[in-house]
Amino acid sequence: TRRTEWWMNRTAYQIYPRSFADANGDGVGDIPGIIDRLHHLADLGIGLIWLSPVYRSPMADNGYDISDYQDIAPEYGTLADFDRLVAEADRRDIGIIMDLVVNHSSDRHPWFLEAKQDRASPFHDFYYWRDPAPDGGPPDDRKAYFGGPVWTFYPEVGRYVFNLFSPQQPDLNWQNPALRQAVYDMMRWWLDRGVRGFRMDVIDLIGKDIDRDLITEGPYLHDFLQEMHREVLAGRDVVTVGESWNVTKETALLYCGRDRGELDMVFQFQHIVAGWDRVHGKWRPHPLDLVAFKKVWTDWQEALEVDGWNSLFLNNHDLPRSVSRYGDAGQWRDRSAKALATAIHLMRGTPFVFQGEEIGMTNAGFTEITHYRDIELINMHREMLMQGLPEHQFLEGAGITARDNARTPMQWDTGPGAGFTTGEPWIAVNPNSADINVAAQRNDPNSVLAHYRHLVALRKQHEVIVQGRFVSWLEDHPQIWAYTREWNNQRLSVLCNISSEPARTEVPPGLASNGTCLICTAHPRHSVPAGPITLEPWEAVVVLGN
Ligand code: TEU
Ligand code: CA
Repeated sequence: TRRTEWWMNRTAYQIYPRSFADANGDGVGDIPGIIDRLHHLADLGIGLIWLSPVYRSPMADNGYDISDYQDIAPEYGTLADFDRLVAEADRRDIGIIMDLVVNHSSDRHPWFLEAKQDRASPFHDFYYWRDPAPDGGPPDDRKAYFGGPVWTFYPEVGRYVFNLFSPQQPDLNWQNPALRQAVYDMMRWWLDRGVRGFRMDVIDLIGKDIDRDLITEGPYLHDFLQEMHREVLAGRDVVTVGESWNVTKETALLYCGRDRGELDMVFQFQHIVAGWDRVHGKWRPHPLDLVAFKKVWTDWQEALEVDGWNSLFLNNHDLPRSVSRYGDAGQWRDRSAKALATAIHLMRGTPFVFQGEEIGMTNAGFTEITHYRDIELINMHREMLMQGLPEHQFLEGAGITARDNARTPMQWDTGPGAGFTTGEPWIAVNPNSADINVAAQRNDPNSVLAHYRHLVALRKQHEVIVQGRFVSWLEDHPQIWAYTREWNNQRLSVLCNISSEPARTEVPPGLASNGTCLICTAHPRHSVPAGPITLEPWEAVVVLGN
């Protein structure tokens, strides 16, 4: 086990500012809106906010395309608003973690505007430029994550620039020390403003060698992260979270091993990708295979048992809503939301709640391409149709896994704009906002919201949740997710039925617990004795004993 850090018993909450709260009625969420709603986070017990990008940006990818790293997007507010947010959050003992998007900038960043005009500019080499192939075409035929080629031609300099996501997001050349210093300066500037750390966007991509096609977890990655740590993070009491779609349990400790001098935790997706199609990826999702899913979680719990740290999540702004994806958004909506949350929150690591998850918000229900706003979806729609995928099939997959499912406005109350806006929202409000909203749940002790409040509080109260050893049980059971945490003669037993049918099993002695029931979502229970048990659909039971 490892030393307890200030952030380890805190639950994090991700705010996607565009969709959280609109204070001025222009249909777009903003920083004053976040400030107005901080009491909601305080009420939940949240200790950290991961703030998705609020920097100045043309918003091709809702802020993951930054044109000024040291200013706030005017539609979100001003630096003064930001400072007020930091102060107001701090007053509630909530630390703000900035989203650090430095694998790429916007194509409107002044660095890029100069780079694309002039090969002799010092900023030209802030990006990866390559000469055309002999026929004038791109240097190679690699494809970008958001569709189309990774190469975009700029006639002004007669060269192609490299972009892993969209042409509006040219990759920054981390091999240039001047670029790295510019990033480190900017990071120090935000830390000096009072932010408590960074969530680092696609961080495993910064160490690439594009000429040898070594992109993910590239050869320079850990040198750069160690340099960043020395230059920016060392000696500051911050928390850093590295987003990586490619980190494996074998490589995780290279990022977050305590003696590595790199990051505090990784934010990885192997449990998500386990449900994707081998060929069509997320556009042809598979139903949940609980046994395989549990195994990924167990593997990660075990891999980071003595060193490193996990992030625990089912939702973020890039993923569908977990109740829709893994739960039962119909009959068992509330109970399935609670069961999924229980299973995730009581593991070892930092839980990340994505706005709206705490009230059981569901997928958007979009059925037409015109409903969507996301650049990834719009580009992939074009691409997949060109490849011959029938549109209805694409839309069906998108209905299950598109990123916009998570980006509909936060549902605050029963009002027409769901309390998110008094104007016309930039993306449609989910029609179920009259049923699912914060106001309806705030004072209801049986609500999903109350359940999240309880989970967040338990992590602060019981060290076994922070530090306890994780042991998985009933690994082959297709419905029940069960594990124990053990710490100082205490045992926390967690059993969740991840299905809409009753689930029967024999509780082995190692999973059994005699003590106080901390959570029981279907009917009162006092313990989990060894022997036969039947869990009701989506029932979650947590007992703390020995
Ligand atoms: O996401 C990384 C990333 O790889 C995703 O784009 C992922 O491929 C996709 O969501 C799967 O559907 C980060 C940000 O979280 C995302 O919002 C940005 O679009 C992306 O980086 C580029 O900055
Ligand atoms: Ca606004």
